[in-house]
Amino acid sequence: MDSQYVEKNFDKDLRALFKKDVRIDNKSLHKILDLPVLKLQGIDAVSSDKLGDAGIKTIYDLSQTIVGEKKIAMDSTILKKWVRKAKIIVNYVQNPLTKKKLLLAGLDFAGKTSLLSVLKKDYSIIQDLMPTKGAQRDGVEFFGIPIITWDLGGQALYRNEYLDSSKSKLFFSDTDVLFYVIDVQDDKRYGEAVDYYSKMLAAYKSLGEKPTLIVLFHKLDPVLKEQEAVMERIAKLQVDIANVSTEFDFSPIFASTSIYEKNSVFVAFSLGIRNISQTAELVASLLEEYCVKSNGKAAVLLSSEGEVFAQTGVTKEYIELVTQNGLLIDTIVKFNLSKGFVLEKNPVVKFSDNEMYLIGHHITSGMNRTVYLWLLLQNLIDFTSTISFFKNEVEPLLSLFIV
Ligand SMILES: Nc1nc2c(ncn2[C@@H]2O[C@H](COP(=O)(O)OP(=O)(O)OP(=O)(O)O)[C@@H](O)[C@H]2O)c(=O)[nH]1
Ligand SMILES: [Mg+2]
Repeated sequence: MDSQYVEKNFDKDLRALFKKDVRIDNKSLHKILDLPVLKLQGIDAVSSDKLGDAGIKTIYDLSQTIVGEKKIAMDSTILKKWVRKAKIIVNYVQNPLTKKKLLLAGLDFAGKTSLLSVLKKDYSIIQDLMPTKGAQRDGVEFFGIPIITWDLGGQALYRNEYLDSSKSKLFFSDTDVLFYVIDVQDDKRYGEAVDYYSKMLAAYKSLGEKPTLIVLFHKLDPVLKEQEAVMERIAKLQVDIANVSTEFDFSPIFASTSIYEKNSVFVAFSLGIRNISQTAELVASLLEEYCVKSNGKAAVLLSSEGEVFAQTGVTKEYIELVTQNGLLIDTIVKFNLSKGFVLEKNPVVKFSDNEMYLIGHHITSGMNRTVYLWLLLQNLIDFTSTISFFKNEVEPLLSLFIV
């Protein structure tokens, strides 16, 4: 694809992970992989010698280390932490930050352009949207990742064009993430929607491509969620979609959205972007480690832009609770911004009924947007005792992820 490389910057992105005396020219960023481990923040001479004895001399060596494989006279938790940092650095240096291609497809009137407008916060235009003519490309930034969105107008005329075997490459090749949008309110067209879906998967298969696939049950407006008949219909539709997917060797992620519930749109897009982001998995594993350490029920990392960087928790319900409330609090704050209200650094909400707290933590390091960690837990003391782990281990890595 016409991917443009985005410039990387050592001082902005990696600074926090290294000792102060390390100076790196952005053009020779790859050289940091050959730096001795001693240059990494937190590694002292004694530890560096111990690592050296085991043949681990450079940052790159460290990134390749499998903890427990070699005998190293060192606490394995600490070693794991360093290996993880080295891995993130290597990942960052070796993988070019390219623009990602996000494709939105589905029948006409499914709501694709409306979804994009929510994502771009162009609420004013939603009311007067016209059917999209052909493929409309646009740029958007999400998770600090530059993204080119391809909004494929869904009228039959255009669908036939995309699916035409001589042209499909033009539209579908190099897709990083595909959102297939289905209007759940229009059950008369479910069959047609499944048919187009299967033709698209066939086209991808013949191109030898396998993008991350998210199927959106869209226009599931809040009132509809309470209607059993509707939910049953959607469940059946999901089975049909799953069957077609298996046939073509795809395993989609399902999500439901409504433009009347903006957060559902952000949660769904975050799901897709997390799947194509190289460091997302590492951030998720860190958040999980932190949540377990704090005896948390669930934890989430949210930005004021509505991005859901990572979620973890003991049950799906707790994860939803922490995510929805975090996003809601953010909405309340935005609503009151003009009156001079700002959110404090560690806001706390107490749920008296089940003796739980929702506590936020404002993350500052090197990011150009406000990011909060939200943690749901029973004892606030657990938050206090683990926050330094979060500040030292998680925050510096986050600034790599959220450019
Ligand atoms: N009730 C409801 N209506 C929606 C929702 N999202 C979009 N719509 C409406 O659905 C209609 C079609 O939306 P579009 O975004 O233009 O649909 P599209 O998929 O881009 O259509 P094409 O460009 O023709 O492919 C508009 O009238 C929207 O207001 C939703 O979540 N709930
Ligand atoms: Mg459209």
